Amino acid sequence: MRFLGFAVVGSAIVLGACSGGGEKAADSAAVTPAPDTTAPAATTPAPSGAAAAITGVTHEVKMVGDDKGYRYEPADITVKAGDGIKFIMVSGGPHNVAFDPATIPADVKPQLSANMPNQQGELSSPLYSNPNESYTISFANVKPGQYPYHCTPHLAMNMKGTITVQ
Ligand SMILES: [Cu+2]
Repeated sequence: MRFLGFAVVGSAIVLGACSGGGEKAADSAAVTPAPDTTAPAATTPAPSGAAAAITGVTHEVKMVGDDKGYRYEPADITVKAGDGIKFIMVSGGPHNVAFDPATIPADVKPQLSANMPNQQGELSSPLYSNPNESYTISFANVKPGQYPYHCTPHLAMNMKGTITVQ
């Protein structure tokens, strides 16, 4: 039962109307807050693409910190084109989800960035400390590859993993 994505059925229905392809997904923006509210524009380059909605499965990754250490469960995960990952705060926060910009290819960065709302730094999610808070990243239109990620507060404690997009 660990990472079956039942909790996301609601959002999958909302987003399911977007058929992908080359058209602009204007209608799917109904569930996505406008990204231009309080972004620190000085350090974050403007994403050149529009966010691409999840059209496939939303996987779940738990963010855990306890007496066994800090970790993502599962840390390494493989997703298909159009899938998303919902990172759920479980214990031991604050946690976040961050990609080292130096490890993300230049032709991947714009779409990945567009798919990460409310960034607190380049390719970094907000911090979460309360159980059941979550952060969902769509990998729709993100090119296939292996993308390492980490928790900024717990990087030194080896809280990291790898997302493989097929
Ligand atoms: Cu952490």
